[in-house]
This record gives sequence, C-alpha cells and structure tokens, in this order.
Amino acid sequence: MASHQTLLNERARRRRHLLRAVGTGGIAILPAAAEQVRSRDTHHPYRQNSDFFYFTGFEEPDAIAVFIPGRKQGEYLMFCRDRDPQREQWDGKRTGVMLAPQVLECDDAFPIDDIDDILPGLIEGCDQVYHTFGLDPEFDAQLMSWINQVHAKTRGWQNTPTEFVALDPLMHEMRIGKSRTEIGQMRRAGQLTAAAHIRAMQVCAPDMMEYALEAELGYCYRREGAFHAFEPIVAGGENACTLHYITNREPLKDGDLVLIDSGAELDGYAGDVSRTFPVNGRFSDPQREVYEVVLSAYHAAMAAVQSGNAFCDPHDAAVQELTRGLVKLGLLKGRVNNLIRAGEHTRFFPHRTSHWLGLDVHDVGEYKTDKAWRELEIGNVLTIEPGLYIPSGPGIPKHYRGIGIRVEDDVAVARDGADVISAGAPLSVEDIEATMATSSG
Ligand SMILES: [Mn+2]
Repeated sequence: MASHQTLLNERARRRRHLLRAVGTGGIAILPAAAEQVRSRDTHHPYRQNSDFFYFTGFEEPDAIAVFIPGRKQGEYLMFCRDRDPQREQWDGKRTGVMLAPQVLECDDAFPIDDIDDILPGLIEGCDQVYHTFGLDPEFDAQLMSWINQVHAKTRGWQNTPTEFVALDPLMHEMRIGKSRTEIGQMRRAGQLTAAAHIRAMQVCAPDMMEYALEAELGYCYRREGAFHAFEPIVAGGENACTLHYITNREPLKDGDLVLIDSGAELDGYAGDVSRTFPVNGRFSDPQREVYEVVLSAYHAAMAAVQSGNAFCDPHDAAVQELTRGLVKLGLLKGRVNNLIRAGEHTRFFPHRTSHWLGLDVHDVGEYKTDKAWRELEIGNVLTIEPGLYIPSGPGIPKHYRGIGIRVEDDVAVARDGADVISAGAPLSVEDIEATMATSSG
C-alpha cells in the first residue's frame, strides 16, 4: 500500500509536470466537481473530479486550484471553503484556508468566497488561460466575466489574456501513463474486484434475485472502504444480451448463465471485471461451447498486449477468434476474413475489446493520434473484454438462444507484455465450476 508521503510526492511531481507544460505566461484554472442533487434536498455521494483529484488529492467540493508557472509569490494556489463550525456540525469537517497549505502542499490558500476579488488580479498579466471548457457552462461564464473584468480594468496598458487553451489534453496525456505507485493502487482495486466476483460465484444459487447477488459485490467493496466504480451489471439469462443492463431485478434461473460486470473504486482508482458463470454451478454443453470461444478471444487479445503494438491489436485478435468461433458454432457462414470485413461479427459482438482504465472507469486519453491507433506503452492500463451475445430469434439454433457472455480483466502494459492486475477470479470452465462447488461459508 502506498504511504501518505509517497502519494504527496507523486502529486508534487504531477504538478511540476503540469506547471512546465503550461509554461510562463499561462494560468491554469481547475475547479473541483460540483455537488449533484439526487432528489429535492438530498445529494449523490460526493465524487471529486478526477483531474482535480489527480493533481491535488483534495476531496472537498467548492474548491478551485490555480496554477501560475513562474509566479514568485507561489505557483500553486487553492481556493477552498473556510472553516465554519455551524456548517461543519451538519456536513462534516473542512480542511479550511489556514491548514490547506500544510495538508495540500499548496503555496497559498484563499477562501472560495473571495475568488471574485482575487482571481482577476491573478489572471492579470497572463497571456494564456488554460481551462477545460464546456464541462460546466456556468463556470465558463464566470471565468469569462473575470477575464472581462481584467480587460476592462487594464485597457491595454498591461498584458491581458488573449488566448484560451484547452487544459484537458495536457492533463489527460499525463494520466494515460500510470506510475508504479498508481499501478500498485490499481492492482488493489483490481484484486478487490476479483475477490467480489469469487464471492458472487460462491453464493449464487437458482431463484436468487439479481439484486441479491449485486448486494454481495457491494458488501465486499464497502467493508474494504471501496465503492462501486459504476453501476454493476448482474444479468441473468438473456438479460446479458442487454449490454448496459443495470436494473438487476429479476430472478436467476436454474440452467441460465449470469453475467456480472462490476468494479471497485478504491482510493479513486477503478477496477472493471466481468465474469459469466452458470447459476446452478454447471455449464451446459452449448453454454460451454460459446464460453470457450469467448475465452480463446480473451487469451488472443491478452497475447496482443505488448508495448509497441497498436491499441487496436488486442481487439483485432479478439475479433478474429470470435468470428472463427461463430463460424464453428454455425452462427455465421462464410470465410472468416470476409465476415470480419463485412462487419458480420458485430451482430454478436457489438462493442470494442478495450478501454483505458484509471481514476475513471472509461479513463481519459486519446485512442488515436493523427487518425492512427496509438501505440501501447509501458504504464498504460486497459481492459480486455471480449464477449458474445446471442439473442433469441429466427435463424439462431435453439440451444444457443439467449446466451450472453463477457469475460473481462484489467491489464497494465509491462516490459514482458500483459500484467493482469485484476487476476484472481476464476476464468476457465473447470476453475469456475470448482469455485462454485465450494461455498463461501
Ligand atoms: Mn469495461
């Protein structure tokens, strides 16, 4: 587990990198996430903006980080909520302006309520304003009003910003390359996720409700201080063919499969693992046949995770295996390469095999540069998640109807290929059946 000091050092290094990228003459403005109303006067659990968290580690709302490279009185400033005993009695402790420099290692801190008086003065004399535009129109408008104030005041006698620059590409290029510390944090999230999948396999039984099985995942996460990184999918039988099935309110039937796609968010980092297993603990022959095809696609994709390979290589390897399997099962007819070129496989595999993973489950970072797929680099973290979804319907052999299978793990690109950081949940038919035969006690 990364020590507090290690995390502080990591963030300091990230901020130095950001300050260098913004450069003298620039000012970068990075607001915290706003609280979101769930209904009337209750809020969703607060989740910090991932970019803001990456550079500050600060988990409070109503805060704005400001970076001004080369500013003599301090380059890293924080606007935050000040202490307020009355509010804190209701909503919990605040760091406050006085302690912020010590806790967050910022050069200076100011009350968020004073931002209108202070920020225009900081913008004055800068040439470029770096900000993620379009995320929060209200904040964009506020930022424009501060800049207009500066223009009105200086009337051309001083440098005023003439350039707006998107901050997100700078931040997201950084976030795509995970440090060793981050990969260690992500491995913990991945392994907790794998443990939850094992528990789900062990407690699953016919006639259990999908939500009851979902509850087992939440129990595993919360008792370790983690949260769901996203709404979990617990899909029995043909529900698995609905790719984003999250209602999870039907009974699990004897003889059906159940597909679980879930991830723990631990210390901000997301796990994202899928497993598909028989509700009664034993695969039927048709279920096993389809499962083996998906599993061979998983292994082919894993083998293509190599630094220097293109981001699309694991996907292409998976599609090759899946399409070959679909022909073998009699679900597609024709030559494999012709079928792929015509996109026939997308009837049964409509999504891609990988996405970046990090603080966000679908993490930031470009997949293409200049229209070419990006090369995988050591320190990238991505998912490998092939699947097959066979709907009921005409032209589909009866014994394959309604079978939906996805297998997913999280991988760091390492020197010698794929480092499966979510390893632990059974993968093969034999291992799944053996795990399900032992109860969790
Ligand atoms: Mn995923």
